[in-house]
Amino acid sequence: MSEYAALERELVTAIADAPDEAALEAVRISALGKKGRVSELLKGLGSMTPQERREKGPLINGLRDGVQGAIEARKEVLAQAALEARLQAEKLDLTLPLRESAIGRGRVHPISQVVDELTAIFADMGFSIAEGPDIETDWLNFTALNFPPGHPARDMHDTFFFPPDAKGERKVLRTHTSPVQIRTMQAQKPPIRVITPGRTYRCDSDQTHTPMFHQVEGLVIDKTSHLGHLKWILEEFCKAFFEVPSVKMRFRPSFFPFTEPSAEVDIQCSRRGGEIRFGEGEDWLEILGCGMVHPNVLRNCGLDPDEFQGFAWGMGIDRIAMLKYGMDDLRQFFEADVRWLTHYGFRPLDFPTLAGGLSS
Ligand code: 2NM
Repeated sequence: MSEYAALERELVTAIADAPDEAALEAVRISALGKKGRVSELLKGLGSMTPQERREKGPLINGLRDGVQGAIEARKEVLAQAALEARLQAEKLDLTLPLRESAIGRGRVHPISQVVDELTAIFADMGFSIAEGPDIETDWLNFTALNFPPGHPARDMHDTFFFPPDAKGERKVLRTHTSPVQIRTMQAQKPPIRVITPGRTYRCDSDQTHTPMFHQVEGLVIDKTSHLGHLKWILEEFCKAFFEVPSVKMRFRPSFFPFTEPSAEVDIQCSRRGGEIRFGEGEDWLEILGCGMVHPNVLRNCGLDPDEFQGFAWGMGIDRIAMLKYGMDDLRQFFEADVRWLTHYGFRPLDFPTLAGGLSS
């Protein structure tokens, strides 16, 4: 075997054995680099006799071509192997579930959801939404609403009173959202159509009562507004809220200081299998109180009862939320348990609208 053939065999073997691109590059430099063994042979051609050059030139050039070709081929194989390894290492399982973003994981509390639903329903009927402070004066919470001085609701046991101020006035945590209705009647002339969702407070705590709870009240004042209008509004509300095509409602005479006459309203339901359904069945469930606004209340707000009349109603938001969404313990509403909220909460971008469906 010629000297050149032996060198080619040695180099080609080293090339084939190079485990990665760095090792291959080291072999290339040792053979074809500036001081490489093949390069030195090529340089030697210059000092040969023409006769010698004719003889050895093709052999040395052939050696160079052979080594170069082997390097190229090996390079290709190593690049392919490196790509394979990378593809294996970076493999993605596209069937894995998406990890939700923080905004996607968040949930809207059922009470907020129900407030949004109420708002959509009453806004569609032409009502405005009004809000007021949680801390009210005794006058706005009681006196203006025709509560007589010794009324049991003014008792220390039902109401959270603040200590008297310098003028001897005791502020209260509002026991209903009616003070917002008083503020509305004082601030704007009829016709008035307003609902007032918000937090309310009573000194009461058991399975069905929490010291803070939520109420929504409605108020309509005009010149000829009457109980027929009220009945229609409440029926339309119940159909829309419980998402049923028809409801039966029952008005039972009752008493509130701020309305005359007053009524409590029951809604028809069935309770088969422990599940409540509305718009069917033979059972009745109380859901709200209502009545014609008392002339004294109108007068307290600067409205002439001989010119204006109207009606109001009030209901518990927590209670209708439980009825609609099948929760059995009121206290869970306020425990801030993220597992409960994940189960009963609503997706933030599924905002309730009448056109889009309230709870779908
Ligand atoms: C109820 C029941 C009946 C009511 C009355 C008023 C006001 F301010 F107009 F007099 N607001 N809300 C009312 C009437 C509330 O809750 C069970």
